[in-house]
Amino acid sequence: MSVKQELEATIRQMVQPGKGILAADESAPTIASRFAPVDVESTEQSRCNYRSMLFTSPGIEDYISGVILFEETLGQSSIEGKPLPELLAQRGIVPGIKVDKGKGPLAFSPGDLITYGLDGLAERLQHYKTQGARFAKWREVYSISEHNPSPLGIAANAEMLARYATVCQEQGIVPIVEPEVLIDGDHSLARCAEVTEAVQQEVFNALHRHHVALEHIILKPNMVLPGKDHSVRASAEEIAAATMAVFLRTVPAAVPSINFLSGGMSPEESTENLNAMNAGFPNVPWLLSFSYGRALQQPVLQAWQGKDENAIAAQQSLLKRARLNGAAQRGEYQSRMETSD
Ligand code: 5MM
Repeated sequence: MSVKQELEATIRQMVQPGKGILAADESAPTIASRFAPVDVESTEQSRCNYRSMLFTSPGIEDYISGVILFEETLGQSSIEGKPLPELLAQRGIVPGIKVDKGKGPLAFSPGDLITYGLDGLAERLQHYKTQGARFAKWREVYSISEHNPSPLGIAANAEMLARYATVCQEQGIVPIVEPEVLIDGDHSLARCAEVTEAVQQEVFNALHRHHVALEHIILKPNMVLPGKDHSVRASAEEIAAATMAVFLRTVPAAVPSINFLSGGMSPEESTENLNAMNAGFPNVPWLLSFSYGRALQQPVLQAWQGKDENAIAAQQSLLKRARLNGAAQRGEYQSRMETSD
C-alpha cells in the first residue's frame, strides 16, 4: 500500500456517520488528577486496568471509530495478554497516539504557550506504527486574555501544527490537528469567535504553506463558547451558529471531518451542542463529530470508582455517552434520551 492509500484507508475508517473518537490520551499528571476525585491511585497497573475496561466496553464500536492513546497505553496488554491497540483494531476501532510532549511558555511572548515534541518525531512515529498506531494527535493551546493569544503566539502555534502534520503524513499516519482555544476566563462568545477565527485562519495558512494534504487530516478544535466565568450563558443554538460561522469562513471543504473537543463542557452540554450543529447545519462540507475526553469519561469514572464490581456499570455509561454522541453526530439527539434508558 502506498502512503497515500494508507492515509485514505485510515480516513475512511475514522470518518463515518454516527461515529466519533474517544480521547483516552491523558498524560500521567492528567490521569492522576482524573483518578483522584474517585480515590484511585494512578499506577501503571491501575491506568492499564482502567483503559482495558474502557476499550472492552461492549457495543462501543458502533459509535467510536478511533481511540487516542497515550504512549504508555500503546505498549500495554489486557489481562488476557492482548496488546491494547490490537484489541481495538480487532473491534474495528482505529488506534492512534498523542505525540506532543506537553506545553510551556512561548519565549518573548508573555501569556502564550507552545507545545514541544518535534525532535525525532519521524522515528517515534515509525516505532508507534509497528505498535499499531495509524493516526496521531498534537494539541496546541491558546488562552484568551486582553492581549492573548498574541499574533506571534497564533503564528508560532500554527507553524508547529503544520510541521507535525507533514511529518505524520510522510509516515502514512493521519494527523489530528488540535488547536484548542481554552474555555477559561470571563470572555464573551464574540471574543471566543474572534480568537478562534484568527487561530483557524493561521492554522490553515500554515498547513497550506507546508503542503499538508487537507483530505488526510482531521481537525479537532474547540467549539465557540463564552468563557466559563462569563456572566451570560449561551444556548446550544447560539453556540452552533457562532461555531459554524467561524468554521465556514476558515476551514476548506477538502477537510473530511471536524471532531470537536469537549474542553470542560459537561457531558450533556457537549452532546447538545454537537447535535445543534448537525441539526441546524446539515449541508456543511465536513462531517461534524466528537473527539471527547472528559465528556465521555467523566460518567465512567463516577460509575467505576476503581472497583471491579462496578466495571459493567462503568462500561454501560461509556456506551450510553458514545451512543448519545453518535445520535448527536446525526442531529438526532433529544434530551429525553438522557433518561429514557
Ligand atoms: C484526554 O486529554 C488529552 C490529554 O491531555 P494532557 O496532555 O493534558 O494529559 C487532551 O489532549 C484531550 O485529548 C483534548 O484536550 C480533548 O479532551 P477534552 O477532555 O477537552 O474533550
